[in-house]
Amino acid sequence: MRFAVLLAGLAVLAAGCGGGEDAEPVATTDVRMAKSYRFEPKAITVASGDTVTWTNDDNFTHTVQVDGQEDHEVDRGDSVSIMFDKPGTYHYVCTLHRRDMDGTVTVT
Ligand SMILES: [Cu+2]
Repeated sequence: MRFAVLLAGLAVLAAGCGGGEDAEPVATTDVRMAKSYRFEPKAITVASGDTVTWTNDDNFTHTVQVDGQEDHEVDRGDSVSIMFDKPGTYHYVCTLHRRDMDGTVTVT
């Protein structure tokens, strides 16, 4: 019994370490900057004309910078909204934590 629980725990860990590259995008316009140093969900899909809102639930200041666009600083508890009106896949990062925090918005 204890062995089965351990295996289940390992499976969850492995899924968590898989990175976002092959994660199925989630249809939502809300992204959380979750504890700690994460965009959640990391990959989303929205419709053209939708506004995506990033909300900082973490204990640190983060930013949202869509590639080629301006950087938006988001303090703890604050949020930033960006409208996407052209179909495509948009990569973005937190410029303070580029290594740990990035994601994509796919606009259909
Ligand atoms: Cu950050």
